[in-house]
Amino acid sequence: MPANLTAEAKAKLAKYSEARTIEEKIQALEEFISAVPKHKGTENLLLWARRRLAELKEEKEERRRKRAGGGGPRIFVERAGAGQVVLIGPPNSGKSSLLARLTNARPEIAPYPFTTQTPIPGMLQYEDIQFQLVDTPPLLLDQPDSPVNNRILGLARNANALLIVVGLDEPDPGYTLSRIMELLEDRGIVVTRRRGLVRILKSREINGVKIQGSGRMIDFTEDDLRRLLASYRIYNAIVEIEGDVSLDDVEKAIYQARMYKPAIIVLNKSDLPEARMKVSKIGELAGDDTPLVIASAKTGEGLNDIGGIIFKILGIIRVYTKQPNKEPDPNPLIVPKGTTVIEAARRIHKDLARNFKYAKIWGPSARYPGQRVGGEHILEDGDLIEIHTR
Ligand SMILES: Nc1nc2c(ncn2[C@@H]2O[C@H](COP(=O)(O)OP(=O)(O)O)[C@@H](O)[C@H]2O)c(=O)[nH]1
Ligand SMILES: [Mg+2]
Repeated sequence: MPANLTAEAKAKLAKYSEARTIEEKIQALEEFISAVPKHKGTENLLLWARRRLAELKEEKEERRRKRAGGGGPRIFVERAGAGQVVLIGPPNSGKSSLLARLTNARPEIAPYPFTTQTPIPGMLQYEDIQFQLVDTPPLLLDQPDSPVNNRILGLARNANALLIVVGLDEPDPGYTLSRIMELLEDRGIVVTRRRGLVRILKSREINGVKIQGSGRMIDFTEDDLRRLLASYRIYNAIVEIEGDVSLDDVEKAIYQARMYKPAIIVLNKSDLPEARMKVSKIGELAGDDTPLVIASAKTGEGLNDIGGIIFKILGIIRVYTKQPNKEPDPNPLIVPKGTTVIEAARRIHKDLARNFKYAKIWGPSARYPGQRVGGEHILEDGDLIEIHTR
């Protein structure tokens, strides 16, 4: 059902998206909320606006606290290592126990909820690199809009990946997992590419509404789409769709930026009786791109697999570098899959890319050791490159 916004509400929404400072955004959003007519068609929009407002106020408060010189819980954790992975999950699922088993950090662990109050980072060693795991306070599934949740979701948005932890001691861990996924989706974090992802690129240079991407429109036609966009006064745009997309997904995408965040599901406490039985029902909840690990922070089951899985879902590779006539640098460059030689050179130094002549290459992507390649050669995990310049 389209929101059919009034011209005034539409103008306020535009003001919000153009606002620069937090204060401006808060003010614009407050004005927007009071300008939106309340009916079935605007429910989603208002829900989003109120949540966004709460998040912004939280952020403002956080900044104020920081300026006042520490004190109070911090939201952001500076990234370290080859990727930041935030652990999220309900109370007592074993997040802190997992952090303690997997990393050098020593968080407090207790059989009662709310032991963990602030995000705690620790480093997980995977082969020759490290990932940063961040333990968080528990997600409150019964209070979706609580300040704690806002803080956790802020951390999640900022992370490279999520580790969703559910305890197999719960009566119905599958249900808990689906509620976590729902909470994330409601707040614009999508963990599986299979689900609908919509991007709307507005531009005056585009004539009309064009649909792109490999997605499937499950409950609407192109005409429905045009009508919906027109109700928001969007007449010229590219709509990119991925996965199974509903008209509701499109409407949400108009005001809420949605992001894909790779995730791993960890079903913890596999050592408990009946844990196995519960697992069998959960498998299908995880998409093809959301790996599921059956683990126990107590016995260590599954824990050795986690580093490798994080490496895989982050979509990164390790590229080793050496200077001519020198030994390789033992610390690899961490770059996205698909990175070319010239892109890797640019990461090391602008001049290396500017003066690039050719590279010599050893490892998985080399046809023979020391193969001479050009800048467009695509690197693979474990490659060693030696860059030659003019
Ligand atoms: N049996 C069993 N208990 C666990 C496991 N992991 C954590 N626990 C217990 O569950 C409780 C909550 O653990 P904690 O790590 O504090 O959970 P958090 O609230 O998610 O951080 C503690 O009593 C832990 O000892 C596990 O794999 N098996
Ligand atoms: Mg904890």
